[in-house]
Amino acid sequence: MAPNLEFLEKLVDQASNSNIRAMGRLLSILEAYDEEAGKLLEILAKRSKRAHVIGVTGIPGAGKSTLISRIITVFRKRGHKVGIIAIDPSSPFSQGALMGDRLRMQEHATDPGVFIRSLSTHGLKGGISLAALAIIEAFDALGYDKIIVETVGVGQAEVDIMHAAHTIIVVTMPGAGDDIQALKAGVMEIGDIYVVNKSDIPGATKTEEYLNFVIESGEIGSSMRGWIPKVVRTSAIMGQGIEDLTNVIEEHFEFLKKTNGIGEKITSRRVLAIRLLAERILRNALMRTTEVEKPRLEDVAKKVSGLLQEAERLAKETCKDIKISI
Ligand SMILES: Nc1nc2c(ncn2[C@@H]2O[C@H](COP(=O)(O)OP(=O)(O)OP(=O)(O)O)[C@@H](O)[C@H]2O)c(=O)[nH]1
Ligand SMILES: [Mg+2]
Repeated sequence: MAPNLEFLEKLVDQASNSNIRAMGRLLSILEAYDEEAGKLLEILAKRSKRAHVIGVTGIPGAGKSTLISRIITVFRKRGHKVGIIAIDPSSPFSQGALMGDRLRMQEHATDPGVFIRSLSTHGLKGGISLAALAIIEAFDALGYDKIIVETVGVGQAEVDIMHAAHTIIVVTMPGAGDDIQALKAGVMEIGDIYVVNKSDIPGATKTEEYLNFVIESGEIGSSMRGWIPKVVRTSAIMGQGIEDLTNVIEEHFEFLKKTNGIGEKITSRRVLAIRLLAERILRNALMRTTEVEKPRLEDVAKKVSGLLQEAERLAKETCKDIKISI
């Protein structure tokens, strides 16, 4: 059945007016990832307001969710609308962790200026990265000007999602030396801001010094456009260092604005969405086909994949803001 455009436009209008049910419906359509979702994404991309996307990742249990809850409070005081996406790795125990994330952000549950969406690979028809990118697009279009994405720092999907963020925060804690080493090859490398949370327990100075050392020696940290990665100490539980951290987040956003980094990130996140979407469509087509047709289709798939890479290259070169379309 062809998507009902009028219905979708109306749904977006309702969700824009903070209608929670419309918002929930809209996000469910996106996660189903069919033709209707593609159209909805196109409508949303056209309404983009260039929101600030902040990725929060790092060591499991370092206090990411608690910290995010504190950051939300500061953003709300400063007049922002905040959308949160909490992503869980594909572990069978995921529901528990997601409940934990929600619990830590519970104080914001009744605030109409805050919307929290948890995502688990469990039960998601599309890939987790695709769903996350789609929801970022939705929050952006609906006027959430600060969008925070929480992931655990392992796995390719998590790294993909982090690349869609303007500002990447890597959260560590005292005594996490080995964990930091383990993360070095992944998200640890791409941080704009490093946080030593739980600084109320001993060892924070040592961790801070270590982080500064590996940043200075160029082992970790994003230096895109000349940004010097910053280390901030916090205690999410005591509410310490939160204003400082939020100020550094804003400083990085201002830096990106000055250096033309906002549009570029939006472009790359949409290029990624197009690639993931195309891969998914191909995979579905392959699954539906008969054994006899398969080799021929696989050949087509390879060609399409080559073309997609070329399209990505061209998009990056020529477009500031490309539109998503199936
Ligand atoms: N001492 C201390 N404990 C903290 C601090 N921040 C969070 N915690 C505690 O650390 C535990 C984990 O906190 P979360 O916020 O769930 O950490 P997380 O990084 O989101 O955890 P996952 O999402 O499971 O990886 C909880 O028991 C928190 O109360 C802090 O600043 N100091
Ligand atoms: Mg968490």
